[in-house]
Amino acid sequence: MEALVIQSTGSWYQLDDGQGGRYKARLRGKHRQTIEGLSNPIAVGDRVQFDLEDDGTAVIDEIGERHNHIIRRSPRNRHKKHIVAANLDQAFLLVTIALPRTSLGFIDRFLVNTQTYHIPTTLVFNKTDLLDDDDRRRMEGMHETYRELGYPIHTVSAVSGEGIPELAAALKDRITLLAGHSGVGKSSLANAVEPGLGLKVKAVSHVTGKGMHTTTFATMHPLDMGGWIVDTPGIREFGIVDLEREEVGHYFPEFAERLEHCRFHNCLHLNEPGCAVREALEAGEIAASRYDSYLSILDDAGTPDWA
Ligand SMILES: Nc1nc2c(ncn2[C@@H]2O[C@H](COP(=O)(O)OP(=O)(O)OP(=O)(O)O)[C@@H](O)[C@H]2O)c(=O)[nH]1
Ligand SMILES: [Mg+2]
Ligand SMILES: [Zn+2]
Repeated sequence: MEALVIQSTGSWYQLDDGQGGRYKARLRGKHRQTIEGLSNPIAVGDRVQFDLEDDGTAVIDEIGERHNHIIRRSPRNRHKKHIVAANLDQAFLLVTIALPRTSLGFIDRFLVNTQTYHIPTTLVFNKTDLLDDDDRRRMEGMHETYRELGYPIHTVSAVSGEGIPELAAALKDRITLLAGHSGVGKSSLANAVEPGLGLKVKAVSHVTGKGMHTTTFATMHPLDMGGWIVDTPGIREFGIVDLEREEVGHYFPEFAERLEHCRFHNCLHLNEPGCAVREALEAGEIAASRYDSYLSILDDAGTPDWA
């Protein structure tokens, strides 16, 4: 039988067979070691084949081919990779200006990651009800940077309801990953779009300004209007894997379009003469924050696991 993995805890899985059947499943032993370097062989969004045992438990036999996935460095072991979700139509990165604050570096790392699998990504600025004039100016500056790069932007508030109908329209009939730091309001926005979900939410700490890691497992939820949202646990950092230094620039669209004008085809846009990216940076055509993010990712990329 075939099913969709709608929750993964690492040791067991929740399956949905598309006809109203839900099964708690485990993975047949042979698969546990087969995938080298992965902390989880199966993720939400995977299509699997399963058998029902005599005692009624489901056992996953085969994992269907993935047409894409979002992968990051395992938070527990930097030598391992963790699949956040598979087979997505799009990703929504939730950004908050405050409580908690989302850094530009974090946004750029996420965008590089989704860009490598051509997963269309939208930036969703949440908690707009909390913004003062300074915050709004900062947010508008960010909008300008990312809109110019072609990323769609939504401005929403799960509390006031601002932008929720537009957000819902963008979710209809698609499989969408909701990602972002803990406390940005991923579960709150899912509830705002689909009130029946009743997902658990928890206030951000007054002491640290950070979220409480309320959602613990990535879970797919069906939407009444059609489509699925994948609510995920908050992530602190987005460690990038499987990227060579020469490749990083390909996933910054404003660098990629200039690369052919660099004197050297393998230009890393550092101190090479005749670098079109540096020229654009100096001319103010590339945002300094994007170049900083590039340098920081370059620092991480291509580092062998034993280093
Ligand atoms: N003022 C305001 N508060 C919000 C908004 N959206 C969410 N919150 C609050 O922010 C806190 C965190 O929301 P959650 O939905 O639990 O955040 P999350 O991103 O799911 O967090 P994790 O599950 O820990 O990753 C809760 O107290 C929410 O009520 C918003 O638009 N405005
Ligand atoms: Mg949550
Ligand atoms: Zn260059």
